[in-house]
Amino acid sequence: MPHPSTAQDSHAAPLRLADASDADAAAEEAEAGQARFDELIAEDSRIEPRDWMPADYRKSLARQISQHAHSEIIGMQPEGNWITRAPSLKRKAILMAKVQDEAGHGLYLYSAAETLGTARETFYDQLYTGRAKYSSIFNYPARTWADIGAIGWLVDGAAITNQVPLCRASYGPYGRAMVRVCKEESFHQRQGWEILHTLSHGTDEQHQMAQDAVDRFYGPALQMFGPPDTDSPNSQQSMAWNIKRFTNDELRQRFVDMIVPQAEALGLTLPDPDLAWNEERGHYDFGELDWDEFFAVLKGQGPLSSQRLEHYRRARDEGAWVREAAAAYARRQAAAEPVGA
Ligand code: BYC
Repeated sequence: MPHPSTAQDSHAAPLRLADASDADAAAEEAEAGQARFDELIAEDSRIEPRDWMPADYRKSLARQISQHAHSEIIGMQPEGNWITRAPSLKRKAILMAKVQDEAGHGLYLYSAAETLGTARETFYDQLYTGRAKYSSIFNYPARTWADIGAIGWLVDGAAITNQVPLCRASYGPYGRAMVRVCKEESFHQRQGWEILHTLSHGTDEQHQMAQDAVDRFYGPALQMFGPPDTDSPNSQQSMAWNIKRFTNDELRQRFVDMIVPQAEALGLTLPDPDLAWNEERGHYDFGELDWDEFFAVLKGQGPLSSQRLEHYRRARDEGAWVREAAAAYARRQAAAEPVGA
């Protein structure tokens, strides 16, 4: 009988050789993959789910796309709150359609995110357990009907400004989802504008309601673009990977330039005494935003942060039986289906 250590060695040696050659093959594959990836990014082409991609690219995309999906889902809450109190049947029907669109956007985005190899249930759990971020803006209340107008005009307006460049994001499923989302967002912005225009040109009280809503949503809407560039750890790499096409500050500036004349047309003012046209820059200057408040909201200290999460959890728990029933029905249908039919 051979000595145990000899027996072990005689088996271990070929195994180590196999390990080494597997490792070499994997390294070669990664090198070729990286070269092809770099080439696709350099020529501004698309990366598709089956393509090789760096682990950090995959991770950062899953982070951004899932946060975006969560924002759409949580974003239904401030507006959903007004469906039963919309001032007319027509307004109610429009608002319902908009809220349904947001649910659809969430689903396109979870679908895009799961092509990166993480099950959507994992993303759902991250939101459910409060570990996931979603857009800061949805932690603010929608207090009056005019807020629904301000959300449409300012929040969806900011969303479009941010998302149109994302239609060219290097990751195929994300860019394609964005094209559809942006088309729907344009209708959303339009309905918000129309609500504010009606109120602004109504009674003094209605005008004041519209102005109050704009006063409350202006700052938080500008913060949707993210922290200032000097405080944005992800921007540089995301731009090098052609995920983001513009920095947070560039998009914020573009948005301010767009809404100043729109506010004038609405007959409303923007709550910033430093807002002024800068001839030299060819842009509007605007005042510093309250970044302490922004970072507090990101830590879960927004006015409605805990209510938003609680509501999501309750809806998810109460909807569990519907998901189970739908899954059981799908299983039964699949089992009953004749093969090849
Ligand atoms: N709120 O390095 P940065 C909608 C986080 S839905 C919360 O600049 P990045 C709608 C950021 O995630 C609109 N968190 O990050 C729906 C990062 O944290 P982590 C949602 C924010 O990714 C329903 C950290 O701060 N839109 O329109 O380069 C009804 C540092 O930031 C925020 C999208 O999601 C924020 N505002 O840039 C109506 C668009 N800003 O992940 C309307 C897609 C930053 O390192 N996302 N953070 O822990 C993006 O374009 C980018 O992710 C951002 C941030 C511009 C938002």
